[in-house]
Amino acid sequence: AESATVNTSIVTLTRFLTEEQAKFKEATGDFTLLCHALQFSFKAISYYIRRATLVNLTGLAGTSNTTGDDQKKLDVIGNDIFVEAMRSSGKCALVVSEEEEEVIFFKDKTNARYAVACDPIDGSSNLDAGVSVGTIFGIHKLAEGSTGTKEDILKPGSELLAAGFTMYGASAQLVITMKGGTVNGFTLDNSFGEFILTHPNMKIPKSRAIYSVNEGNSLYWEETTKDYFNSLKFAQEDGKPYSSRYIGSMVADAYRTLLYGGIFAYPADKKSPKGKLRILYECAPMAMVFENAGGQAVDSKMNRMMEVVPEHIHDRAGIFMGSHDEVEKVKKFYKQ
Ligand code: AHM
Ligand code: MG
Repeated sequence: AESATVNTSIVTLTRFLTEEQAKFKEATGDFTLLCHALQFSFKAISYYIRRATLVNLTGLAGTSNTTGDDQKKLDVIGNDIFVEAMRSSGKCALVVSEEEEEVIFFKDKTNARYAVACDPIDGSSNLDAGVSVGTIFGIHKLAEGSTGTKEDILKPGSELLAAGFTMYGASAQLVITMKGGTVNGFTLDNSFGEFILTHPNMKIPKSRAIYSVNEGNSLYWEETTKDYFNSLKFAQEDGKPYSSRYIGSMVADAYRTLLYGGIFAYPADKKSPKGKLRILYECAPMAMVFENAGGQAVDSKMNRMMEVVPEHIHDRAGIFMGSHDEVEKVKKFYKQ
């Protein structure tokens, strides 16, 4: 009978969070409410990205953000949607966004216990070409007794309560993980308007001969970086060289790396001595996802990315992340 093929026990994000709440002492009802506001922002951003070309949302907004990037119209909209969702959740005390120079405090939300860092639309330089972009987020809990200060967010990834990212591709994907937990992947079902658990307990393959890096920067790379990537182009133990895959959108390169394995890197170099990607809302959340999926993430000095403490909210780091054995190889190479 046809009904036999219909899954009548679908695990939505809401159901998943309710079930997790029973397992994690951190996952209070407040955390679940915060996640509801998050998922609304993902749905809304995904919707506007898909409509962009039709409703004249492509192109530049005519402004630039703190890090000097030209802002796209959608960067501004994505940021406003995200910040508003966090404010209205009532559970968020402060937000750090790639698109905002300063921390945004919601001082009237006196019951708020969380601090959220986000890159509302990562990879936005690819937007007008219809390449996948996404939202990266990290959630910290306020220190005991704190009503929300900068120090509540200037923390290493190891203190993150939850983190993850979305990728607005052929479908909208959401990858989320909690402290000490597994990594779970959801797909937005547009007809239900719900994120459905489609990739439970994601584990990154232990190794894979794929590297993902902007090789156009090799002119600026340190010798070790050049030597490492060069070494991948020669016959490996199986007689074959590595494959190269670089989309230029961290969420998309990270999602592929998570599923297929390999190494993704944005090393520090002579042009960007501190690296390009930002610790709070790019490197640390991704590091948490990769570690919880069985992979690794390190900075350009081969320190565990999760232990890197940012001094300022927009601080950057070099990053190498991916399969356990691939990152092990990088570490060995750099320590020689
Ligand atoms: P953005 O946050 O301004 O979009 O910049 C971050 C993006 C990442 O998604 C991607 O990994 C990287 O920048 C690509 O940089 P490049 O164009 O230098 O290779
Ligand atoms: Mg970004």
